[in-house]
Order: sequence, then structure tokens, then C-alpha cells
Amino acid sequence: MRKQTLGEFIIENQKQFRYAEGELSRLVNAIRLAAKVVNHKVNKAGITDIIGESGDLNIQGEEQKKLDVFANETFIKTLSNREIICGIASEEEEDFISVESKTGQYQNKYVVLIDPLDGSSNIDVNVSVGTIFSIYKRLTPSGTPVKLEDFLQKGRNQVAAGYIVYGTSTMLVYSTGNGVNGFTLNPAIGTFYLSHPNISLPKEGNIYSINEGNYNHFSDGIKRYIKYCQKREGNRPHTSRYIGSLVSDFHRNMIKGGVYLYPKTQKNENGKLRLLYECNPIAFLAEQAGGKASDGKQRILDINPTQLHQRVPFFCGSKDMVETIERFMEGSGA
Ligand code: P6P
Repeated sequence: MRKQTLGEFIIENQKQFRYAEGELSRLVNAIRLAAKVVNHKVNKAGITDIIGESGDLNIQGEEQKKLDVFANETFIKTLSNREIICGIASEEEEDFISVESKTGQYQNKYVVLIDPLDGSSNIDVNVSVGTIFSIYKRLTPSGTPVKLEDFLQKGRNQVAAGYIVYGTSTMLVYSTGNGVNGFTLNPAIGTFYLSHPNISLPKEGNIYSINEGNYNHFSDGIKRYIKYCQKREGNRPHTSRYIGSLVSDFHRNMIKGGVYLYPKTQKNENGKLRLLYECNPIAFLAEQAGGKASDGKQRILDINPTQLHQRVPFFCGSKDMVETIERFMEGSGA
């Protein structure tokens, strides 16, 4: 039986979208288009001059690779030209961007936060990378320029979130609050097909993803958890898998079960991952699929943001595994 396309899925599920006047559908369609454009470039990165350093530094002070710049510009342009959003924030932009509508007003109701190309340090070594997006309704009055408060919302206010993983195949995985669905791109015809309906994140798992190179800088609780995973007692063999690309590590854990950890370290005392456009959207998807996401103490989606690019410690994936980590971090062990 032919698989449903993303376009058909959006129309069929239109009624389920909160605020279902159709803008959110158009917004997902705009993300679909931008994803195809970026995918085309990512797949050609090895044979065009776009690979490698662009010479610029992004606001994180990191070498900005040309694909980073291209992905950032593509998503901002595609999302801004569709009369859907009134503001956008990006990992690659120091400040948020107000988006006027064609009438010169700011009637559109959604704001988007994106990490346009997460894991970009992997590009030159042909390892998968991803785009992460998070969507909210604005809080400030329609018809006025957006304000920082429109972006500094708790993750539980998200109306939609998702990622694109540019891997062995390109997938768009997203949720509008009614479960998580995955769509795989058929590059021959440029169409996304529903390949992973109603993704359920296994409650248990035996894969842990962490950069063990930071071991000496982890808290005692995290060190004990890593040793617990490495102990082979009974039928509990854990496997360590770390791609160095959040979207890819999380996507695998969504399908197979497992947990991703980015604790605080001496170098990153609040962890490395960004709350607003990495942790919140991934946490939203994890919970929608039956998983869990915490900063070691509290639910990620309950954190009250204070800065656009703030970092938080991040533990996300199979519910039982996240809860085990929380117990190790409070000192009570497995
Ligand atoms: P480290 C990529 O820069 C990223 O934000 C995530 O995609 C990835 O999981 C993590 O950082 C890798 O960080 O410090 O282990 O290289």
C-alpha cells in the first residue's frame, strides 16, 4: 500500500492542530521545503566548495562552516516569506529577528526557534547532521514587533517541535502535541513519505550516549552511572554509542531505546546544549513519544528560560534510564 505523503498527512491531521486556522500547517510545509533545500546542499557538500570553514565565527565563537551559514539563511528566508511567523531565533544569530507581514504589520501568530545545522563539526567527516526547530504562539499583542518574552517561553508551551536528520536517509520527525511521526525523503522525487507513524520511545534501553572524554570533569553521580552501565550484571549489557550529533544520537534512541547525556563539565558548567532550540524541542518529542527529559533535577519543559542562548545539563531518552540517572545524581544509586 502506498505510504501517505507529508502533505497528505498535514491535511488529514489539520483538525488536530491546536489553533487550526491553517498557519501551523503552512509553517510545517515551509519547514519541509527548507529541509529539502538544505538536504540537497548537505548531500553535495563533499563535492562542492561549500564544505569547510566560511571564515566567519558564529555568536558562539565557533568556526562557522559554510553549510551552517547556508542552512541558517535558508530556514530564515523560507520561514519569513510565508506570512506565518512574526519572529525567529537561531543558534547562528545573536539576537532574535522580527518578521513583518506583507501588510507591514505583525499579525502572524507564531515564533520559531532553530538550530539550523546541529553537529556541523561532523560535516567534513561525512557524519550525519541535523536541523532542530521549536514553535510557539507569540505572547505579546498581535500587530506589534515581537519581544524577547515571545521566545523565552517554557518548553511545555511549544505548539510543535521537530528535527530533520540528514543521514543515510533524510528524515523529518515532528510533533504538534498528538504523538510523533517520522517522514523519510524520497530524493528521486523530493517527497517525504510517512515511514515511522506514532513513534514510541522504548521505556527501557541499553544504549548510553555521552562524551566519555569529559569523564574526569563529570560529577561523582555521573561517573558512578557510567561505571554502572559498564558493569555486566545479569542481562544488563549496556552499549556506548556517541555520534557527536545530538539529532542522530537522539533519533537512534527514539527508535531503539537509550539515553543521551550532556552533563555539566568544568568547560561547560551549565552543560553545552542550548535550552531553547536544542533541549526543549528534543524534550517535547521525547515526552510525546513516552520518554523523559530532565536537567538531572527538573523536567526540561518546566525550566523558565532567562536568556536566548542559555545552556542546561541535558539527560533525555528512555524514561527508566533517565530516572536511573537522576537517582545516581542525587546519590541514591540505581
Ligand atoms: P562534544 C554538536 O555541536 C552538539 O551541539 C550536539 O549535536 C552534540 O551531541 C554535542 O554538541 C557534541 O559535543 O562536546 O561531545 O563534541
